[in-house]
Amino acid sequence: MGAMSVRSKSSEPSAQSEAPHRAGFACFVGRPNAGKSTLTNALVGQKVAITADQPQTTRHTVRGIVHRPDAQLILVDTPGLHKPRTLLGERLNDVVRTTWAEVDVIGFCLPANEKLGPGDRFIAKELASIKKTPKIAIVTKTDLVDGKTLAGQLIAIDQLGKELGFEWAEIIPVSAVSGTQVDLLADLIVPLLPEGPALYPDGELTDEPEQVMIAELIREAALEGVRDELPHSIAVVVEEMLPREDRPADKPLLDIHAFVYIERPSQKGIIIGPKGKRLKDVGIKSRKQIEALLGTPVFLDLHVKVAKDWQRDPRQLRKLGF
Ligand SMILES: Nc1nc2c(ncn2[C@@H]2O[C@H](COP(=O)(O)OP(=O)(O)OP(=O)(O)O)[C@@H](O)[C@H]2O)c(=O)[nH]1
Ligand SMILES: [Mg+2]
Repeated sequence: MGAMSVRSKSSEPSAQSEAPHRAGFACFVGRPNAGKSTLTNALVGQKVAITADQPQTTRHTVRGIVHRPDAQLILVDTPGLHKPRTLLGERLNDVVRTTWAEVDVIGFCLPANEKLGPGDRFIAKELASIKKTPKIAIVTKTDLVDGKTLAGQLIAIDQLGKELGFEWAEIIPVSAVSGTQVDLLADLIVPLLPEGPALYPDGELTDEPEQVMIAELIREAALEGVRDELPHSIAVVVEEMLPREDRPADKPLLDIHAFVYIERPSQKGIIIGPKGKRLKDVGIKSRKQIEALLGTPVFLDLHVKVAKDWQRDPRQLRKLGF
């Protein structure tokens, strides 16, 4: 499969501004569940990264591309940084730290509705050691708090920078859900990017391979409503994508075969649900999104498989793409 085919509907002509064109990378980091992926999608204007209300949803870096007349901003959404409890957790943290070295701007996401905690301090401390890269503190989910709480959070974040001996390039409150200040965030990041021509073709919104994007949409549907350890145990792999033979040209159908992996046989019942209802719902929900993504009707065949303790097993991790 080639790179993602998601394209923006129109691309504006270049403005006749004097400012030089800029292009570069900004990554979003933060604790799990801080709102990094939701913010990435809001800036790109389309879903390129899946989101869920459980922590540790994102498991690889996802690039979302923002096209503007004056700049191309490539956002790198990263997995939430956390205290690792499994080999998978360690791998995810490594991915995040590697990304820091490769970007022009770091956006540290802190939810407005949660007090700064040890997890945030830990990340901030690590960021402090990256001297050369400008760091923006982004207060996310501002729609969930009142003005007073938000003001307190802004002061606490400013203070945190001072304690650690650096200044934030900016501190900006945003809400990806209401759209508040999302464009302003892009306006603040762009001047921090290097001058240069666009790095991605006009209109390309992500470089996620289609097969990965499809697996992620299935995982997102599978994550809904499951709790405790189960969200972490789910992995999805698209095994095969084939156009159905003998279909008239104007009525194509794409057969997609995918495996939903879990870690223990005891988890199977929950994923499949009574009389297979849950798995069926996951199929229906994700199929709609896949069809919207590909613009073609899809037959989605989902199978549940046990990959014993895959989060801790180097061989299994490799098989699942980590
Ligand atoms: N009310 C509100 N909820 C938000 C906002 N942004 C994100 N959320 C919710 O917060 C939850 C986590 O969002 P994600 O974007 O998946 O968080 P993340 O930081 O990418 O999480 P990981 O990938 O696990 O590190 C989801 O339920 C989102 O709907 C926001 O601006 N307002
Ligand atoms: Mg995420």
